[in-house]
Amino acid sequence: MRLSEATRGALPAAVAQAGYARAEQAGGIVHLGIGAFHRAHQAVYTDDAMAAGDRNWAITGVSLRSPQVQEQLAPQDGLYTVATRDADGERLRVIEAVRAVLVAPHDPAAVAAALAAPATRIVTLTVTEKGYHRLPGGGIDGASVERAGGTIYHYLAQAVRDRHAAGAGPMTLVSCDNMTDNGHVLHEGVGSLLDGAAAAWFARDWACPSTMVDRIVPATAPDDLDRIARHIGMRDDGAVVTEPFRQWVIEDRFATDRPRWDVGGAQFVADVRPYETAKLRMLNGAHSALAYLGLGAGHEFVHQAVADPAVRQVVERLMRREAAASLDAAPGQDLDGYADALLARFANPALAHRLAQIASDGSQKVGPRWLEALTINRARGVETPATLAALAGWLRHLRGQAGPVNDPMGDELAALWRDHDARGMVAALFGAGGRFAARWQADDGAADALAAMVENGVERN
Ligand code: CS2
Repeated sequence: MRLSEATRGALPAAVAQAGYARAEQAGGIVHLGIGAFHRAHQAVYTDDAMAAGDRNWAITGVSLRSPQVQEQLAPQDGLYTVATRDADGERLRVIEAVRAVLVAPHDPAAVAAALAAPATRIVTLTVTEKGYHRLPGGGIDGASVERAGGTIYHYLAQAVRDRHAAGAGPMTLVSCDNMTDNGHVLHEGVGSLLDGAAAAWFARDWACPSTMVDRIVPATAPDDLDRIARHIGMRDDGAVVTEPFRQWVIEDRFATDRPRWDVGGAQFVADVRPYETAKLRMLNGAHSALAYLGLGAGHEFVHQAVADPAVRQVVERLMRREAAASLDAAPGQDLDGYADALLARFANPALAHRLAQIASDGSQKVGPRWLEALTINRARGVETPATLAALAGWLRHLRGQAGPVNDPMGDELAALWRDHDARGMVAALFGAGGRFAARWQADDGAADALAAMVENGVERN
């Protein structure tokens, strides 16, 4: 038996389900990139809103590449379980907010129609950092957008043109990816493909608020699906596993009405930057450090790496003394308390969060997670040995010292490693004119320290 509208009545009482009149809800949201993170985050907030009586925000999910999620959810009428796990056990809830999944390369016309539909007011996105086609130093890589075709920008620019031609209303485009000023990046990318009256309308009437999203959602493993099937008494191929914690801070700048996401705890604020930068540099910055240093030390999962005293020391210093020193905290924002809470979340033994998952796409991640903080801290006169140690861990990883490299710039970075020793590699990336120099340029002291750690192993600070 498999989870679906027809079978959900047989779910055990311990599985929470809101049970609102699902069939009566019109679609209001299109989500681009319906991976595990969306299903455990924005879809849950939307489900909370509709369970509380908000109406007509059902989600049409879009996969930009693979048919996998459609294969998981279509036979289940969009229903799936969110399993929330920590040391106290596992809680299960069925989410009802997703009503259809489209696979963009198979049915681009259906995606265009969903985006053009007058009832659609909001597009949310989780396409990972690389889905935004940014240059390593910042700014949109127009050549890469053109080469790739079928990017978020192509679909959204088409939506602007279609809605403009049809006189449908503007939309709010909500990026939920881990980038500084993610709304601004999205706005720039969509705008880059528009011209004429549609471009002017987009600039004037549409909104791209920035957001900070947070929930740790490891890729679902086959074991998870088997365990959940035992607990719910039926198969659920779309289930996702996550931690109890969730947070969503959204810039309150909408072109349209919006769901009552605050029912589920989302915050609408005037300025997300203090939350966004704290989360990127402390949580994600620590995560990437755990990934490269942890893999280098032979660990497989986040909870193992954070329990290794040598790794933990570097990561704690990176969070508490370096990332925190680079931030301009909002009034009442307690960065030390934030670091405590993050360490406790990383230690969650019930989440098998693979370091290799976090280690992927480093070229897209190190800028907002480490390099921006390095630049600010140099100006502030703050020493940054832990962030440099993390960066050395990444360079060692790129040299193939900690498992396979999975990165859109992987070939280019591997070629650089073939041509250079450690000092040369540091110069190629972070020297004057280097690939990442627009984000952070290493002075001689930093370049020496970095090259030495790459060669001799990361010193334990
Ligand atoms: C992680 C994030 O994979 C990664 O790079 O750092 O996915 C992290 O788990 C989330 O941002 C937590 O909110």
